Amino acid sequence: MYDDQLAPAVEETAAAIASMEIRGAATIAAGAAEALATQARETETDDPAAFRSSIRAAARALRETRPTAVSLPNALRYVLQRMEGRDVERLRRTVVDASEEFVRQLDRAQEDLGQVGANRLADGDVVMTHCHSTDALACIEAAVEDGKEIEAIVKETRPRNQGHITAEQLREAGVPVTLIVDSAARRYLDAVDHVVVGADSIAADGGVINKIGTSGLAVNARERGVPIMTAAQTIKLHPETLTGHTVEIEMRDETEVIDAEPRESIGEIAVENPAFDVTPPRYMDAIVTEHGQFPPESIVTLMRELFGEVAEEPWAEP
Ligand code: RI2
Repeated sequence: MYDDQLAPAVEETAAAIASMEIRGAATIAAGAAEALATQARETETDDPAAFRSSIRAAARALRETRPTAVSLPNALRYVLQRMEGRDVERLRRTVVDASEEFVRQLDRAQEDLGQVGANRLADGDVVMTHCHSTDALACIEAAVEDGKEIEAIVKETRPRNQGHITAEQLREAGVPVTLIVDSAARRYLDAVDHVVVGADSIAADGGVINKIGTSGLAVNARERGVPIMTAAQTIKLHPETLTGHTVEIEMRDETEVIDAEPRESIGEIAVENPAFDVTPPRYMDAIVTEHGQFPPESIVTLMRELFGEVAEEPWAEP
């Protein structure tokens, strides 16, 4: 493959992220890092500048797939910042090594935060979940592995019903599951001890950007006095929000909400499909990371420590 082309596997990964075949903030990050390693392996050139340019082009294609989950640019940043060397072989090695190290760290971080989240759950707890988050599931699964009896009320999470994936994985972990429609959540909160959700991005002010419906659930949980935690490894921290930027909320296709036929028979209407919403920090009890749990308002300290003040875009052409 020549230096100005994307490896077919990179194009496939980008398409799969856009269509949500590869989805979930952590899984997207791992997929993107692995795609950069593939690009590095398959770029055929002796020119270090051309090699760097090829890796940046792959990173740009991956970056453009979905706008909200910051784990994607954070993964690309991690790998690109470690690309170094005077010759192509050295450059290639550093990209592949950084990609592998990134994926290993993801797994480790999820395991560590799972234990922190599990410590917040008590034997006999009923948890409520929203969407499908591997970080949130890690907390529940670690609690079960610790010998705690946990039951789950799982919101189906329209429009893509990703709650079904959660229901299946919890069932496989031996957790009794009750599936409900999203609008039944408030009715069931009285029977819930803890709400556990994931995150696609965390803003510097502690705002939690997660699958649409999280903010309504959080407000209802607060009104009912039910604690709610966000399980989010630190690659979900959004460094650009340190300098006042807001997080772009992805608007997805209307066909996920309504089929063409009923839409036509209703007549002239607008349909909108925002994939995410923002839960203000005052409605979230804790953000659980691999570095421990934090009140949302204090997450900025960890963000500064890990990312500094400047969010670079190393995929841009110099
Ligand atoms: P993990 C998902 O977004 C959900 O909003 C979920 O809470 C979040 O990513 C985090 O997932 P989408 O990709 O990284 O399904 O915890 O739109 O697996």
